[in-house]
Amino acid sequence: MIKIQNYINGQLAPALSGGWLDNYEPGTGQVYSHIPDSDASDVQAAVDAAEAAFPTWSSCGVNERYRILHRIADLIEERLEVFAQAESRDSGKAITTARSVDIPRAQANIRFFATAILHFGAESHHMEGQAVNYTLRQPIGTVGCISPWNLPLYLFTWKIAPALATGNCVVAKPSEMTPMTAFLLAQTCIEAGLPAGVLNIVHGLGPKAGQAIVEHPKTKAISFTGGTATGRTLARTAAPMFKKLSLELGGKNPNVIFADCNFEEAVSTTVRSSFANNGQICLCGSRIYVERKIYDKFKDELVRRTKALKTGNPADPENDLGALVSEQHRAKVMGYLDIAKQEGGTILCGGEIIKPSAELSGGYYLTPAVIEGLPNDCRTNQEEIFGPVVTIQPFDTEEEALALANGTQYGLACTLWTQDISRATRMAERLQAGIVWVNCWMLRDLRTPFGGVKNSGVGREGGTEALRFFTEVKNVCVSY
Ligand code: TXE
Repeated sequence: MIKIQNYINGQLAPALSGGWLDNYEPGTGQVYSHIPDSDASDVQAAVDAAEAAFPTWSSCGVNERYRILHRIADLIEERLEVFAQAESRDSGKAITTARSVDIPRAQANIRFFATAILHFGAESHHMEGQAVNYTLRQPIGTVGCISPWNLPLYLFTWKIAPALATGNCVVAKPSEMTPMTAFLLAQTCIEAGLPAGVLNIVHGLGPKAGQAIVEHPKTKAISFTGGTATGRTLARTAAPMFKKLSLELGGKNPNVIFADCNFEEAVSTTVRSSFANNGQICLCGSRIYVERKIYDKFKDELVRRTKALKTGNPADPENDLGALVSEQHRAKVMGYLDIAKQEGGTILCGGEIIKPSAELSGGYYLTPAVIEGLPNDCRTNQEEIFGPVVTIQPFDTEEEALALANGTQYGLACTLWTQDISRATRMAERLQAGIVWVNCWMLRDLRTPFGGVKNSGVGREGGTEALRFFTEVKNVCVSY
């Protein structure tokens, strides 16, 4: 039984309390490892280590940080298969997804910010004949990074990389549901020669270890990705302490498909944006709106291709989809299928529990579902399900499509399918979302701002947005 360790002050160690939590393998439903049941005392040790490491790390210069971060990325790249196997086993996601999405993007995150820091400049403002102002963007100190279970290493490094690149020291907590690749990252950081205390990884429960990170007086900024409800809890703790907060929360993203779309591209990409990672990506499009002229044709083709998706053993590269992350999460998703039926929806396909084989009979498998016949203001269309479940409905006008798309409390991403550039530009301007994709989905340039509006969060990650989040700004005015 693998015993995952915390990574504090450059050392791997169990929780100080000696407590352990079970870690389940979603593909089999069995406990396959244990994680430290860390608490405030482990977080205190991590903060102490970060505070001690900060003076040297923050002043070692961008070239040294560039070198070490690239070394870490090199080691991840060399061990891509090890990381991918671990990610797939730990989260239940298909190995093909872990190999092609999660791990390559995790090392790309590190490389991107290792390089971006070399070009991170600041402004100056000249008061002719009087003074010159220059802006300093300095590291904050010890920062907290808390990440979720859906894209474990991908989102963990998305926060840690800019925090480290800008010279901060980090106390990070991955989700207790998917701790394995963070443990591999810790080992990789030790081998890469990351100085002790620069990165500290504390495993454990959100309300216990996570809460301790957020409420610690020395963590001056918190970068969080997770549920909207948890985001509220964090904000309640951090706001009175005047901490910088980056909250990447839930989504209920619309796909708006006009009759003039490239039909093949729209339908094939919509299958992907609906069910990639079993719909467990905050950017997945879970509400599909199709112009009436092509509604039946699009619906039939979407259902046909959804039925053709193969759900099963995450380790089998023939499968498109693996298991959902936990028994509880599958029950939550299935609960929404019942709600959809109660609300008058028709399940056109999927939504069935399957048992791929005897040894996988305990796994959390659920076939992908398409539902039609629901009003926009029902729970199924308003609440984040975060599983392999989408709804589909027709619309007639651009105005109606806009109202439907904007008609929830979320505002993370929207995907538009039309060849009419004026319409795309017009709608993009009025969509309540932080990200609008036109004739594509999940096409990511790491320089772009990433995040949402309304209940999808506060602040932006990515590019200079992340570098600015993890630095404090100071204006120096020199008179002459
Ligand atoms: O998120 P949580 P979960 C949505 C999705 C999902 C729901 C809950 O709808 O069903 O959120 O998922 C830590 N103080 N998204 O359970 O609970 C927790 O340990 C400090 C969307 O993963 O928010 C974990 O490390 N930390 C999202 C992290 O917060 C706390 C992706 C996320 O856990 C804490 C994932 C506390 N009080 C889920 N409570 C997206 N936007 O991508 C929990 N945590």
